[in-house]
Amino acid sequence: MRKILNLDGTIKKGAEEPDIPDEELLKWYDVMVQVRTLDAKGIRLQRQGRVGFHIFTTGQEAHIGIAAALNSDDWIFPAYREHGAALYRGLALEKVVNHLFANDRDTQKGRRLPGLFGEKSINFVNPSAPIGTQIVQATGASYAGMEFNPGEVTAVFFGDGATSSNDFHSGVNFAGVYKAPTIFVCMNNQFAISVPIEKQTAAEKIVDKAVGYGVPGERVDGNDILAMYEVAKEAVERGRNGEGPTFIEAFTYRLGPHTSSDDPSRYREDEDVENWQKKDPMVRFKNYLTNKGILTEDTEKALWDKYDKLVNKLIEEADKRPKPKMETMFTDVYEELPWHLKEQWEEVKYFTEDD
Ligand SMILES: Cc1ncc(C[n+]2csc(CCOP(=O)(O)OP(=O)(O)O)c2C)c(N)n1
Repeated sequence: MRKILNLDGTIKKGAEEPDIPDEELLKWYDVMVQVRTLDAKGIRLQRQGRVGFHIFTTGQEAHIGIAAALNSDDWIFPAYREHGAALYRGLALEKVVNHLFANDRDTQKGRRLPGLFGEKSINFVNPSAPIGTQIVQATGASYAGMEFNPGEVTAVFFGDGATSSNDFHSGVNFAGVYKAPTIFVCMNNQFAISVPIEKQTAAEKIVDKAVGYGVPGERVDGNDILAMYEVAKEAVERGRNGEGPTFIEAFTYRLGPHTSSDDPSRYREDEDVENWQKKDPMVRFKNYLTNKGILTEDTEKALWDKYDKLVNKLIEEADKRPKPKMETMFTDVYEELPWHLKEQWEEVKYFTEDD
């Protein structure tokens, strides 16, 4: 398993420290703080009944290293724990918060589960709730890119559970045969809701599946942002050089529940969680930045305070905004509304408009 950072933030013996500017490293940490702040507040909002649902990223923030290895116009097909990749690309927190509240400024117009969002301006594609579907979509997009935008690569994120889907097989197989520049990133957090990895697959390691498709595979410590970046950089290079896809298994752990509807204490041991907390990707990276002298207790505290205040402010504003207009259910899907939707719209108006 590829690894660069020890838990105390020192460089592993024999590993090479990547040459990344301090400013860029601090940006990664900044985005990690944003993601974790959103998680902490998102679940409280859900418990207060102010938002309907929350999906957690906590523990999987090192995926930001994958986004950092891409060009800003390469395509990203996320699953639903990769908000960090979007924030890294400059998505405003305000958009994420408006989406959580499904208010009139939600770019998804309240139609998606909170947490399942895309953003066209940053080539961050809307995920679909059915597990694995983004894998074939990403493969198709990267295959099209070979024709229309040579040199472009596409990264797709999915969980260990998704590797049991038909779409996984179709997508990875196609990319292997046609040498599509797709970077398959399996965030193996070892659970698909309550199903542990040993009940998901008889394969010893998820990365072993790559061999069957003739695709180069790499297993990486998914809690080590430097290693994630390095492995992705190599995959990007392969893709841009016409050498086809790469399969990355990022071995990690979901520190929080699956979603706000889940109680993980029913299917995993506290001891396991405690052990993984010691491998927290943020703590490890913080130690690295501190050892390098580019992050101090004070600057770190200031970062948390900044996002605490900013997200609180955005929440207060988002909560006051109206819901999307009912008519948005009918407008902007079809250029010309079919007759049955016209009828339904009339019906909605009849029941919702004042006399
Ligand atoms: C086709 C399909 N089956 C079942 C579900 C319900 N479901 C939602 S998330 C999930 C687990 C997915 O696990 P994994 O791919 O490992 O991703 P993780 O949630 O662990 O990040 C399941 C079964 C679904 N959304 N789609």
